[in-house]
Amino acid sequence: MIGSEATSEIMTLYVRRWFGVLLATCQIASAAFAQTDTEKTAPPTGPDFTNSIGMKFVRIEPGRFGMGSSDAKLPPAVLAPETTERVWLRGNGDFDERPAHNVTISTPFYMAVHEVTNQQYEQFNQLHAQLRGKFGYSIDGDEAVVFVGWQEATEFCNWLSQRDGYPYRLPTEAEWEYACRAGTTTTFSTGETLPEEFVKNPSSSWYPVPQRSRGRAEVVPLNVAKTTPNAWGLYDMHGNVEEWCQDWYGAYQADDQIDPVGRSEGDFKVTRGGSHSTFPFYLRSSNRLGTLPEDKSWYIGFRVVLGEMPATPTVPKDPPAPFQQNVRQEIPVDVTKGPDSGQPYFRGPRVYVKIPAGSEGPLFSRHNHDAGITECPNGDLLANWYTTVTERGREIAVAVSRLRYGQDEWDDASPLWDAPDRNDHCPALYYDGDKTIYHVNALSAAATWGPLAIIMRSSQDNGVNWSKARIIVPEHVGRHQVIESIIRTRSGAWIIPCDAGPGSTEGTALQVSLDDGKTWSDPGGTIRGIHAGVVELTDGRLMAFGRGQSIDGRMPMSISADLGKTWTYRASPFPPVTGSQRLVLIRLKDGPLFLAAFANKDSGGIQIQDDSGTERTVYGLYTSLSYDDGQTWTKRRLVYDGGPPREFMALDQAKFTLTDTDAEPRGYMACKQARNGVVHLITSINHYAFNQKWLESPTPTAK
Ligand SMILES: [Ca+2]
Ligand SMILES: [Ca+2]
Ligand SMILES: [Ca+2]
Repeated sequence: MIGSEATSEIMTLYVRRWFGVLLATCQIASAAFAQTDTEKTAPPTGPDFTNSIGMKFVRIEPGRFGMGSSDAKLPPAVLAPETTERVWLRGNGDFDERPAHNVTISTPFYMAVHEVTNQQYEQFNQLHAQLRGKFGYSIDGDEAVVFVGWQEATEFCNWLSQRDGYPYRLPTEAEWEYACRAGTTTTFSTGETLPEEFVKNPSSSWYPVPQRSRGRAEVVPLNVAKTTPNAWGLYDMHGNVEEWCQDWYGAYQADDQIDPVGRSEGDFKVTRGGSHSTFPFYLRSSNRLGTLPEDKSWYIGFRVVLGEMPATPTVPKDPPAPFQQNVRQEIPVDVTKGPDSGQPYFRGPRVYVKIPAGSEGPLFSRHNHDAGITECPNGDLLANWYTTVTERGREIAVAVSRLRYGQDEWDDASPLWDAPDRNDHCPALYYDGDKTIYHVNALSAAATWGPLAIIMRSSQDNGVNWSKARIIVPEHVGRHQVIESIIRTRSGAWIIPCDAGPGSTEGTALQVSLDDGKTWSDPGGTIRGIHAGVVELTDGRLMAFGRGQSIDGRMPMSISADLGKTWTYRASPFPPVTGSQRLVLIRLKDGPLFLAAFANKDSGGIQIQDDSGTERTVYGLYTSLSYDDGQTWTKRRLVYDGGPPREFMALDQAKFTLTDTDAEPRGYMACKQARNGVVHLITSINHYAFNQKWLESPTPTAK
């Protein structure tokens, strides 16, 4: 595998170099052409013009318009998918379209009437023709070009500028919305509803996961100008493909603005207009979308404008969120000193997901799930998770909360990361034990957790500032659904376990980096069960436990001696976990392996021996230790503190009663052991902290 990958890397390098030479040659040739050409060609001044590669432009006159959306309720037709497609659409548009504000476009510019087509783009980059038809999309010359990143779109504009001697570029977000509205103030430039001709495959598309697409015609033609142009002569401003804009994405400001150009920096470049394979809600004139500039998919193309870039200064990046404020940077002297390791220590459950009821963006109170947790260098804990209304929706975002060192309660939740109108599934956190914490996340092409790429970013100041997100695994396909159980082996390999498919029976894949996170690859093998926890055994083999794909009615155990290339499977001694449950498996600092999972009533619970020596059956969240690398598991106990029966919340505000027989019944768990020995285990809402001595102590006797 390593060998064939090295070969493919060399091939890629070769193609890149060859392409670089080709590009340089083209640029020299076109620069020479442009020099002679500019002398002859005056800039256009008329109402329209056609450029040297046949792109048609119309002149957009200066004017003033209302940018963003008001608080008015959207028309029922736009919200109809809520009932027919079981999605959630905010009744008055997304939170980031407010405050609506007045914008003046002070200078005329020209805008291409069509999205850039394959035929046009390939005059700049012939090699892009190889991507025609990728996943079935965009085959014809007059279909919108897709699989282009922001940088490539910008380079196309620069190439065209050199060639023609005019200032071509991407539109600013304000120019785009102004041109889309074309003088209208309605939801669409066509009025309050969007005619059928603009809407292709309105769904929460799972493509390229055809088995989840339920027979829909997912691949649609992307030929430009098949719909009616708006009042200013622009085609496909609603739908077909999303269009890259110049701006870094950020929150709107309320004041009147002239020629705004967005934020000074960010992770996400704005895209506009929505696309095929989504709902008309996302095609509204005021709707904002965006993604990482290097992200490429079958949803995103671009459109060119001609005009000098406005000289307006950018707006500084958004101010720090609460979790970034007042963070102590010095490392506490006692950060490695925990509770007495000879005495059992337990604290919990305490709630770490604190979002006000009724929140509908950027944090959502409805569904908070799928957490990661880490200790920071300063001893704080950070937990992140996705916050949403529906799991498949485009509204999904990543939230974070902080438990400050020495404090007893978690801070209220803050927004952490949110690619606008993309499903940011599967957040995870990892601490290298020294100075750096990492945030790893999946990034959907649009809705659903089917087509996922993987991003990574890092912080060296306890989560206050973060590096720009980098796409480490770029293709939006399966086997990329990140699980929080990231490990680093003793030989330095990074391992990110990832669900192998969007369902419950595809198992768990790995992404492995052998070069300190620079490059990643899938060794090809599959762990039995999804949402797997993975540990390295003393002899260097990997061991994993997963959910589903039970063996003899027990939770499956997988072993790999070749870093995930192949796995062998056998039954574990534990009952299977099921829906709304994720187990955790880690190695504790003092050596034993630690498992936490759920014992369900329908699988008969699990046997423990309580402190009176009685064997009895318990249910819900339990723990177990292995001192022989997973050969045998002992010290099994219920995650229960010995107190009287009390009511707590579990996933999505479902109540449960904690007793000497029943612990928390479900949740997606994440777990890390801090430098002071305390193990921090979180479910979908609660945080439990305990030491190894507590894990080795029996469950209190039933009363
Ligand atoms: Ca479009
Ligand atoms: Ca939006
Ligand atoms: Ca998002």
